Amino acid sequence: MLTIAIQNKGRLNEDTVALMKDAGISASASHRKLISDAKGFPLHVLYLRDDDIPQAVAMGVADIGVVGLNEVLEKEKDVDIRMNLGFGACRLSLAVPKGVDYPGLEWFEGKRVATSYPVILRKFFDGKGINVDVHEIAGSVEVAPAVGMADAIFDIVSSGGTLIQNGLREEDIVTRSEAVLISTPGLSEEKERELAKLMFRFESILESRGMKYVLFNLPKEKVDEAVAVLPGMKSPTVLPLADPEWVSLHVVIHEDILWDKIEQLKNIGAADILVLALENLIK
Ligand code: PRT
Ligand code: ZN
Repeated sequence: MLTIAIQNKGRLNEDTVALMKDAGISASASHRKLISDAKGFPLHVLYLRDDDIPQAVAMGVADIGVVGLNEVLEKEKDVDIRMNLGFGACRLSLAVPKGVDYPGLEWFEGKRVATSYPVILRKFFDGKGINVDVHEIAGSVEVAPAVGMADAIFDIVSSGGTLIQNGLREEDIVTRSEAVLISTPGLSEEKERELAKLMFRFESILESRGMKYVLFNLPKEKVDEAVAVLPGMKSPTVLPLADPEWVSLHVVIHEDILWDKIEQLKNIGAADILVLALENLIK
């Protein structure tokens, strides 16, 4: 049976538990537990701080784990990245006090930069041949320049609100991150088989997120025109109706382009358009 390590509380906990739930796996969200058994899939769930997940997976204490790519890059543990999970998106950026005249990365030469991600930061500046004084601090990195502890910071940014509140300006994105599924290198064949089943469920969920199931009626002679405006996918399902001049079409459309496509379909002559939530798309 596989053991999965997930964050015990914090930003990734809820989305991880929700992804598992959508995949038919119910795990307790409680961070008071250290380990529990999931229902709906043979899985032990280990609740850890995100910082400890790469090591737990590298050691085989957990076979797989869900953690931010930023932690995987920072901890440099021997784990395999198996898939991106589409949540927890953020960037790791360099930010400077807003009054600073910033000509480019060379500004950082000889500067002191506060961060909780010293490994990623050092690698970045080593690669650029720029000398910086990396100052590691555990939390509240964004206050370091204001209190005179650093000239600039390197930290996680998502909306950018925290930087603005602290009088900082984002200058360079060093890397982007999102939650990833990692595994212990060299899992047994049996565990790999189990993991393939789990990843198949996750992939189906991720593919169906944001998708809508759209049904509409159309004069039969307009089918080719409708197919031409629909997004690049296999031909839509075309079903006959009682009226031989009309057909019913069923397609899956991403919500980002849904209203665009609906307008185009209406112009062609589509009627009785029904948009339904799509729970799962299994290929
Ligand atoms: O207790 P534990 O160690 O498990 O948790 P933690 O405090 O280390 O991590 P947590 O729960 O804050 O974040 C877990 C993971 O979420 C991170 O490792 C990232 O992969 C991801 N993530 C996504 C973020 C953010 N977005 C984010 N915005 N992690 C942190 N932040 C911080 C950021 O540092 C800033 O200070 O949130 C603040 C607000 O950001 P803005 O830009 O939206 O204002
Ligand atoms: Zn952490």
